[in-house]
Amino acid sequence: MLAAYPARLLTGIFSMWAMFTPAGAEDFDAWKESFRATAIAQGISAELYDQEMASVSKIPRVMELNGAQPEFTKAVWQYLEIAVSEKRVSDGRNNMALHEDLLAEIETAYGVDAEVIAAIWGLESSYGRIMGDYDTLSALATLGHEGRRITFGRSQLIAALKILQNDYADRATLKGSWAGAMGQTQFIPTTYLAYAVDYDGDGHRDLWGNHGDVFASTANYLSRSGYIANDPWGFEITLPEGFDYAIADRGNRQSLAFWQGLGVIRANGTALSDNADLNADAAIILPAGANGPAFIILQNFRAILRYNNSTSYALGISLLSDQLAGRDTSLVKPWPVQDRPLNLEERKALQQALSDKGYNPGPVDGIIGAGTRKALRQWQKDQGLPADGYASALILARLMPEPSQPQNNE
Ligand SMILES: [Ca+2]
Repeated sequence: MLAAYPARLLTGIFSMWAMFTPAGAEDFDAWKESFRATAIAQGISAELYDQEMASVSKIPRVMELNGAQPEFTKAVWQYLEIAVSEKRVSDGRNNMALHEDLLAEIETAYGVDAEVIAAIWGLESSYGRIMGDYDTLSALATLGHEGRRITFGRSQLIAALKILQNDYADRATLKGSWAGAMGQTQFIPTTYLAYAVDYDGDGHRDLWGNHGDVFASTANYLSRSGYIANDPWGFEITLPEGFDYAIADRGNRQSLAFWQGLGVIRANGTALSDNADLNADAAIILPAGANGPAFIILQNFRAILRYNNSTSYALGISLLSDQLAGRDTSLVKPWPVQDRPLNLEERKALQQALSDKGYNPGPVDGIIGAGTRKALRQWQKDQGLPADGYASALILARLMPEPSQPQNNE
């Protein structure tokens, strides 16, 4: 709450409370009481609100995590080492064998390949081993009370109360991550309400303990996000000499025929049109810039992005699912491991340098978003460099050369 209003206004109001109240507990209770009307207006019964919210308390660890800014960004290859580790692949194969019949049944029912359901299961909760142990209502109320996720926390809290009101799950079961992701599928409450499935028909959407509900919910989410059965997520490609890296962007969707016309081929040397529909809607991504491997991404990659809107995540799911299905995932072009990603201060320095040079990267906040990438691409283009918009240590060094050494006049 504090962040949303001018500090000046609040100092007067809260300074007296602060003198008497430890850690804002009364403030939180007052907020719970004031949020009651909002919840009721959105369809939560007063009785349920009072009953469930009485035991909701603020979680200090959630406040801490909510306030933290990521210091380091993992390079995509570091992320993939964890996402597609040998253990996750072998655990995945074992779990797929264990649930073979159920996965086959759900694959047919929803038109989503079993290995992709399993890969999501493996990355979200390590096949149900790690689901998070925070009381979801308390975690969401903590986020909804103050900090930078107020809107998210409040809307998800209402959705979580609806889950209880509909008796899809009970209060003791409703546990998950500090940010409200629940169960083996790590659905946030609004996703749960929209996509979770009671596959075994017992009246509960049990994403914590029932494998049918878990797999069907994931499959349902992917299916409704446009997943096409038996279609590849994409593949590694080789770009032609003189390729304009500025058009390699998740948002620049063209037909496969368009990319083929530019001279793009598969990394194994065959044509894009091999076993593929030339009308397919395709984009090119360079997860580690022009020095790393390039990929064509298709509809199924976009469906996975709906689950979690991160290129690294979708690539992790895609490569893990290939491994689980026994397909080769070795890359022709290696990751540029010598070019490390930037830490928070360096990301800000890169934004400041772009801004100083008259490019417009948006606010200097250390978050490399679309605005920063666009400004970086423009600068790269003006310098005659590949315009990949990839913020790394090497590009920062070019953008901010060390001050030149004083001339040594002997
Ligand atoms: Ca069920």
